[in-house]
Amino acid sequence: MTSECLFCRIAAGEIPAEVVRETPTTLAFRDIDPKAPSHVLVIPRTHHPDVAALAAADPGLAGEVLATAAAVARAEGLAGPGFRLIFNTGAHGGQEVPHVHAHVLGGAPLGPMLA
Ligand code: IU
Repeated sequence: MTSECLFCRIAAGEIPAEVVRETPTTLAFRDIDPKAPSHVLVIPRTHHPDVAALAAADPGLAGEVLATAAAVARAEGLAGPGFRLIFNTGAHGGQEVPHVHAHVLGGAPLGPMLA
């Protein structure tokens, strides 16, 4: 937990969020500015700056983030039609919040990502 980290503060319950799934090690909540009909962020409760740092420090926890993302997709009804899972990483990756988070996006055809 770092007191300046927005997502650490959400994980600690200090800042409200619309939580859709919780596990002992992960938290899933709706993105405040959704980019698709269903847009959920999945974070580990502990602070890791990005997915590369998380995978290096704790690959088991990285797997738990993926498992929670898959469970969210099922619960949101996205597993059948499909969904997009994104980890923006670092400045060139467009990452704005430096606490690793998976974006689960779906609910409509999203089109080719790199068109
Ligand atoms: P990014 O991958 O770091 O660019 O994504 C950050 C996301 O966090 C972005 O989609 C924001 O809309 C979202 N977000 C949020 O859900 N709640 C907040 O208080 C803030 C950002 I600041």
